[in-house]
Amino acid sequence: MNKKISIFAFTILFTLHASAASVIYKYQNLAENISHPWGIAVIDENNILFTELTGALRIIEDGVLSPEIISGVPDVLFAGQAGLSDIVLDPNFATNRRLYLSFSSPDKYEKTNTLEVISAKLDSKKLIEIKTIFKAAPSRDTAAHYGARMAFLKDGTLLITSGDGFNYREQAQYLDNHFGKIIRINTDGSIPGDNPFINDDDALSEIWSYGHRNPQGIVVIEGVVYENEHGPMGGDELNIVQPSKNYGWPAITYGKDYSGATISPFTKKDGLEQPIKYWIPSIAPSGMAFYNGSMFPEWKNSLLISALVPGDVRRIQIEDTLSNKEEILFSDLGRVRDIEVSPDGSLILATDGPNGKLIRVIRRN
Ligand SMILES: [Ca+2]
Repeated sequence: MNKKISIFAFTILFTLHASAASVIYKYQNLAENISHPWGIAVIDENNILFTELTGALRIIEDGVLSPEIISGVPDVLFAGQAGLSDIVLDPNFATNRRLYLSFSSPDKYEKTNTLEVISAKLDSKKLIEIKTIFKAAPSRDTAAHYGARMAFLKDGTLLITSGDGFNYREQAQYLDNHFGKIIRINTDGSIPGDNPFINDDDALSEIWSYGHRNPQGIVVIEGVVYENEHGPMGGDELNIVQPSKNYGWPAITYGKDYSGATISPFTKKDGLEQPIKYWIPSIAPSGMAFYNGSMFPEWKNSLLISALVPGDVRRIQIEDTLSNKEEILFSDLGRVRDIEVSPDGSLILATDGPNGKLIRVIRRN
């Protein structure tokens, strides 16, 4: 028995020693005391735009946080999970300076709100030529489950994740509304002629896929769309999303309701897509990036999923997405709200909350 204990102790010591020696990264704070950072867009190594859920669009300029807030952002509802959400740059941002913002938009004179996306041009420290290009319908009276992440397909069309609004989960299975959908539009707000439901009179033409809950990570890798979404209690998912397909919520789920009640007795059903991976207990996946940079060759060809509970980043090699293999990184930072990759191969992380940080992860040596 003593021998067993000493072998056990040796194993722990060896493991700790090995992991300390093998840490290949270190952190640099880019910004501190920022208010609920939510979405990050990297212009280049030293210039980074980010949103604060409270409503501000801010910029790190030449590596330093500008005290000046970028003007022109529309009024947003800041409540619960509502606020100024994601930001993505136009694929031709270097020449046209256009960007896209998603946010929770309050309805005038009503107690309702909805997910809205605008296009705008960044002119020094202000947004100009602002145009609404998507507004989810119908509105909601909750301040939860917006989705609100965006990514570009190769053809220049924009994917927008739209959450189930928490109280409207059954609507995710119906095509006459935008709850629990992934949306595909052109950047001028028009609808691509090859959208899957464009000839279906009973479906909204912006819909690209459905049966989602609260999708908050989306990334396109060589034409393949990876999406992660919050499950209820357990059952967070990683999906490969294809047009017209139904991802099952709430007809099938690996999670339970927060009360412990059963949402659906089914985890699988014919005609409904399975996640390629799911998490029990939940990790609350918040953002996702694809890593193929040169700074960390050992992480090449990986999905990096930021997570809120308990708070870390899950690295999943693309070839391991169908297995349970994942590496847990940065678990000393608390809730991680978003992740992006810089052109130099460093990572940019946003930590969640009223005293959030923007952190750059670089190689240690
Ligand atoms: Ca699902």
